[in-house]
Amino acid sequence: MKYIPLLDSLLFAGSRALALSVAAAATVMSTANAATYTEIGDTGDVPFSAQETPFDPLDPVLSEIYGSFETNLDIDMYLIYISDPSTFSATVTTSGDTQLFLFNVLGFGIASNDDQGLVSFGAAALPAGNPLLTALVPDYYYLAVGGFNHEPVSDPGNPTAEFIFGQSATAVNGPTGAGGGSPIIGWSVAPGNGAGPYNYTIALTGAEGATCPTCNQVPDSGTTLSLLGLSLGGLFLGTRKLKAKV
Ligand SMILES: [Ca+2]
Ligand SMILES: [Ca+2]
Ligand SMILES: [Ca+2]
Repeated sequence: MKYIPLLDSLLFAGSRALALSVAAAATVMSTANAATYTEIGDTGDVPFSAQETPFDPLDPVLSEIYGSFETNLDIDMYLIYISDPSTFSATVTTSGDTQLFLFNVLGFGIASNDDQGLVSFGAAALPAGNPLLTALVPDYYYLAVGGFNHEPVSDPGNPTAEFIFGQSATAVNGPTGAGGGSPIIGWSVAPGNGAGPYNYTIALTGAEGATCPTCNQVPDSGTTLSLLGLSLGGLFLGTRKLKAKV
């Protein structure tokens, strides 16, 4: 039978609801604060290799992710659970020219941002209330962070038509790029102004930690294709100055 990760996601959502019910029924005098997650080593850059942000039913709210760009080529992806799309937000609260990218559990692009608040070369944010976010349903999602100007692609073999997201620097972009109709399979790696190494913090609202062993089923072609991107870095560099950075 063909594997259907979204179906398994729904089944896990049921298990998750049960765990929450058990937790709620427990007479625990909880003083727990919202949970945070710190990158272990270096998380991957595609769904197959993204790190989970473990879910604790007694402390489900995930408020912050701490990570690091170990090199100027590093891109980091995390599995999260968006529990309340109406309040969901992701904001990089540290300095540096970061970008954020949100994907569904199948790897399809949902929303991206480069420079929040019209601050060119600034930190990225996906603000609460954006229609691209409020239209979501509670589910598992992948959140990726990278320095400008790495960009997720669905067809790295086509350097002029592979971007998943729109290329406005300050807007919240939907998957309006030429590659937006297909899931992420790699990155156009182009170290720019936001290149590492440096540490970052992503503040979250409306999100919970996520443990979903069957979510990471998008084929691991991304690793190889990222290496392809590295080898073609000069080519990509020459084609990707599309944003109105000033
Ligand atoms: Ca990293
Ligand atoms: Ca990484
Ligand atoms: Ca930025």
